[in-house]
Amino acid sequence: MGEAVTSRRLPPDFLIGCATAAHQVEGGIDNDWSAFERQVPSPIAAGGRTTRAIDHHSRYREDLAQLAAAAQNAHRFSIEWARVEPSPGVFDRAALDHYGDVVRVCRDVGLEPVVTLQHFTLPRWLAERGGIRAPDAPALFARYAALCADVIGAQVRWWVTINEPAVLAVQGYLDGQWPPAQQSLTQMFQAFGGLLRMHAAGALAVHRTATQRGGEALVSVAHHERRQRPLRDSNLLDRAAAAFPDFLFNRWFLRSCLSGRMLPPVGLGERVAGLDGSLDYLGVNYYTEDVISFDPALPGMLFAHRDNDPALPHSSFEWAINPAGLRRALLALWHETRLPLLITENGVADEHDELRAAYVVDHLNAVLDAVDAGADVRGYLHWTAWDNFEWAEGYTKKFGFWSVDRETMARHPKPSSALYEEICRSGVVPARAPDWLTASTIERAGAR
Ligand code: IFM
Repeated sequence: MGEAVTSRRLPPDFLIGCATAAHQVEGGIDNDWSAFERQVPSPIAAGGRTTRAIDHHSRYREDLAQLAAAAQNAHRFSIEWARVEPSPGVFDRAALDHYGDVVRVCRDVGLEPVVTLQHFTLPRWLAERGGIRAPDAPALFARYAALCADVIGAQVRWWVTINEPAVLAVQGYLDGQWPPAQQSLTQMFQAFGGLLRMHAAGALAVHRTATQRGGEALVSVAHHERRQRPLRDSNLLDRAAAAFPDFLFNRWFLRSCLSGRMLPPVGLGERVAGLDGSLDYLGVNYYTEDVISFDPALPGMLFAHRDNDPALPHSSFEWAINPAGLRRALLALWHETRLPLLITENGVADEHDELRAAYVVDHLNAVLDAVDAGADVRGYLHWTAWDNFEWAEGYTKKFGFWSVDRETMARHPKPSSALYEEICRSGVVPARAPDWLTASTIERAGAR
């Protein structure tokens, strides 16, 4: 990627804002994750819990007004299934009305809502009977999705059925870091299959119900694109070790959706009801790429040792900072799917707000490079607005434009938020972040 030398304009009608997820921000949710957080010893860094999270459930009006005041025009959030259906077949009207009001407030303040139906968490009752591997999970998900579309289908255009299916399958069933903390290749494949069926059933339900309510639903998954490339290109074993994880993580779900079939190795190519036509656009979450080396000591991981590219600067999550990877991802996904692309997440864990300004500018320039090369990119939603609960890392990783005092819950803008506001307001992306935001800090991180 050539470095941009002048400022560039975002495309007309470009959606620009931030993304969040219910469990990470709302507080007060009883689901499989909050049960996981209560285990002793805690599986979460520094014993983090979401009892209050960042109290977004009661502060959503002020929070959304703050995003609109910062010139953002779109906002992605998720509906918490466990709130809407606290026990099987029992639906909580007040919970549905709450999300109806979130959508209304988004519209009132000028934020285009992008609504996710499942962002990693499940109602406890479903987790207890097998979670995403339960045979009836797709039908149950469809019933819940239809109910949500019934309430907000007339006001919401952009829908995400499932956030990052591949991440959930790997973290919960192979790496065992997330509930249900399994380490089994067989279960991971079943989880992939279950999520594909849930997506298909959910997409069908949203399309049908939103249309009945007079809405025009555009449905996708939020696909996490994280290329798994060989550490040493010339090494045949590294290349072989990278090929399967790369296909499974980055392409299996998408190609199954595009073909309408449960592709091998999870299925045998059988048709899945509702899968055909289940993607109207593609939600893309991009953070980094991984490097893979062959490791004979890892048969359970199919001999693939995953690492962060040592040649690149790293975030405080140790993920490699690689804006060129975003351009590559968008172009590859555009050429493969020919679907409009919406960046549903992109961001950086950055303890002291040292990397974020340059990260945003460089990644937005990568988006514009992809647009110039022909990709149809409709928007960019930064992960995330406010520092929040980062799953197994608890509150130790900071992805927000605003920090949150978790005693008082006050939100404080970080320096990088001013730059994002300027980009949102003007629609212009500078060639590089201003020196006052980056000078010492980026050098320290070795990013330039
Ligand atoms: O916080 C997560 C989010 O829930 C899903 N995508 C990646 C983010 C950062 O790790």
